[in-house]
Amino acid sequence: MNEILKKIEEASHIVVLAHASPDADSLGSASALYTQLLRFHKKVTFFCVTENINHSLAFLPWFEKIKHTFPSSADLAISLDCASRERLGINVECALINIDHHGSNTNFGEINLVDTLCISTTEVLYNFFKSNDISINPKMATALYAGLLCDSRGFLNDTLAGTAFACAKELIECGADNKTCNKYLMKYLTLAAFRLKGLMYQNMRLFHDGRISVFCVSNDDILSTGAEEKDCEKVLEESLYLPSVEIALLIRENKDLSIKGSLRSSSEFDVSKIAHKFNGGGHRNRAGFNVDASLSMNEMQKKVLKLIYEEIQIEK
Ligand SMILES: [Mn+2]
Repeated sequence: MNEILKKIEEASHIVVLAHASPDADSLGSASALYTQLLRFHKKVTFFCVTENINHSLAFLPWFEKIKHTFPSSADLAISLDCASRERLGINVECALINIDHHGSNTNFGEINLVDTLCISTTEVLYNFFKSNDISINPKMATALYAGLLCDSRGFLNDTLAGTAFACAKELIECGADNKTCNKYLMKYLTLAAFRLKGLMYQNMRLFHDGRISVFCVSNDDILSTGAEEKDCEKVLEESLYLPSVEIALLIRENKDLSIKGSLRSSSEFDVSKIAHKFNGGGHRNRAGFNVDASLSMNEMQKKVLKLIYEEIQIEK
């Protein structure tokens, strides 16, 4: 018998554990495993330390069952999508099984099922179910599909392998509700976010033959629409779908009126080079920085654009 299944059989109270500030992969894999443990007739608790979980994830099966206090009677915890012990958000003292897909996983569990070739932890779990002849019911399929969709960024990830598509196909055949997953994970916006989106596109400016989109969002814009700061970033990323746009820049006022800059690139242009000039950081296609309020948003925009132009000249 598989060593994980053996541990599960021996345990009397199992906790499935999603990481703090969970995404659809962590909660989805925990949800699918929770279903299976119920089918095994086990006593099981669905745990996540974060109390205000993003409501767009409420469609996941058993969301209403999530507890924020770790049960003292638990004798086995199974963490999903956590790369390190710190990621658990609490100090787990009972036996621990670690199921994950992060390359940075520290193998902190008593048993570690870590497959870094999988795009999501739900793909790891799906393979585990399959290789142990565990049938996948529609509830499990939806939860597993949610993690796959989330971590592959809607099947658009650069490193996506054919196995992820094969997994998606089989999950849909098992009854995954892909329409609901797509609605809440890919398309979900609050009314406030839609209002902010309208405002941002209204004020968007294009530079350098339309290759650079620029947004300036004041603290008043955030307050008047009721949107959240993170809602701005979705619009920023979406602007890269304008045919001419390769680089997107957002200059946003924080509550304390300091300025946050966010940069995205869909070309070879490395936006982290720009962010580094303001002591920020990030990746080639995604970077950001913070500066104090000594410059207005307009001045800041000019300054960043000048650096981008210079960098484009160098790259030529
Ligand atoms: Mn993940």
